[in-house]
Amino acid sequence: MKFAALTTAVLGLGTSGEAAAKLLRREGANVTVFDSADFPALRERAAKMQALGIGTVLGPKAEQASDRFDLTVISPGIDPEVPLVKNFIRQNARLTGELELAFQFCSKPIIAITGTNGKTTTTQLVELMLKRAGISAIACGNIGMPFCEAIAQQNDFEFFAVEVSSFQLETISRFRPKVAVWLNLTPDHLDRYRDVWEYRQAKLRIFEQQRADDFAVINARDDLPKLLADTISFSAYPGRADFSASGNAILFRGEPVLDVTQTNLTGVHNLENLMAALGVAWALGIPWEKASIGLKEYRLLPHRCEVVGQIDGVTFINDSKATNLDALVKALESQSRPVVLIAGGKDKGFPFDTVAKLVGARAKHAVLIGEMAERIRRSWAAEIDCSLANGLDEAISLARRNARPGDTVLFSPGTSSFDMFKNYSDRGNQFRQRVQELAK
Ligand code: UMA
Repeated sequence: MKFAALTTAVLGLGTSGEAAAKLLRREGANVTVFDSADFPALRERAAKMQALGIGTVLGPKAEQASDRFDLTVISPGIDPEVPLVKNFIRQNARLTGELELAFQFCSKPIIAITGTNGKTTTTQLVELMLKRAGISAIACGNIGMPFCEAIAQQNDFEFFAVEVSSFQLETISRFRPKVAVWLNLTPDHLDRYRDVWEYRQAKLRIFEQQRADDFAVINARDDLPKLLADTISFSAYPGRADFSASGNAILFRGEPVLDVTQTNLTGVHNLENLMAALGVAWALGIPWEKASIGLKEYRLLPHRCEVVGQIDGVTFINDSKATNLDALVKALESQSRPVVLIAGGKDKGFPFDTVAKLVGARAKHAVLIGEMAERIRRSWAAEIDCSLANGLDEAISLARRNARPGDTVLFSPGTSSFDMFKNYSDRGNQFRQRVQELAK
């Protein structure tokens, strides 16, 4: 597609909207970015875009735009049901996602990684594994650096390792990864999707354009439709899979390929993330010894079961990245000491009842915060003692009151942070900072 003569609209002036607008502008398109919000920091960002020759429309006016555009690019976090988008759809705009736009410029093979949990860890594992095996790669996508931004550097890399979310996959048309990785699927984002089926359908689109000479690396426990790509499976649980676990070893079709004790990762979920990365190595023909160099070196990012301090013999763990229940379950299951759990946050449309029994069995007390606190208390009351906290300081103080030396305070919210914090990393940073101040 030639962009030079096109009149284009970009919806959303977040990181992906900014990257998409810059890419289109570089290609010579006329670009206008529309954002329903209007606050000082956004105006500053808009001014920088204007300096590049990109038009911007902020606030309520953005939702009343009446111009016609040849191409409308939507940011992943914008729900197609909001007024901004509906107004464009009314004018027959066909929506292209930021991921799809980047793909139209992409000349290097893509390893795309999706799943409810473990996406970022696996994307980074793959990036480091490739680099240490002597193959240049860049991690981008939902991980933080928009794919449209990474495209500008494609001449420096042999592969893109792209973390893809269901939101990004909703608006693809030709996006075709050489290797597609499906980590897992558990309920999430039910504030955007009607049900888990709809969420799954969006995620399944990762395989939509793959052909027989592509590869799919899939979790054997998820019942996926028949795929066209050459498929290999993994599972850390008993059952048939190409990659399986035996003690501390990861096996490929029965042969040991990695000793997990030589990595910095623990927990069943990370075992599966390692298997998925090894699946990518298999697809690309990288020998196991070469693949394991990066996998052994890799260290987890903050906010993923990160030990942030000790106070009076109690260990504090920041697992703020747990923005859904499956992540909370995995964090609880990987604890070996008595746990006081701090959970709660924004209402994302799923009930906490499903984990009540496990929480009762694995934790001795739960401190609940945020918009969902009272609802969670009602869901869990029969299984565990709960207390409600007004803010993070009170949550930490209530958790300390209920913990004994040798216990762990696990901050694993099980839902997103936007009711009280900017995002999960802001939430985790605030937790870490408060614990470290108290530990002085
Ligand atoms: N906006 C409107 N009108 C609306 C709603 C929003 O104009 O009705 C505007 C907002 O005012 C804001 C912009 O849209 O200025 C935000 O767009 P966005 O939500 O797509 O945010 P970006 O900053 O572009 O970040 C997105 C991803 N965000 C989401 O999917 C929610 C980032 O993933 C991703 O890192 C980034 O693109 C680069 O690719 C974050 C995320 O939370 C980490 N992802 C979800 C997850 O991992 O669970 C899917």
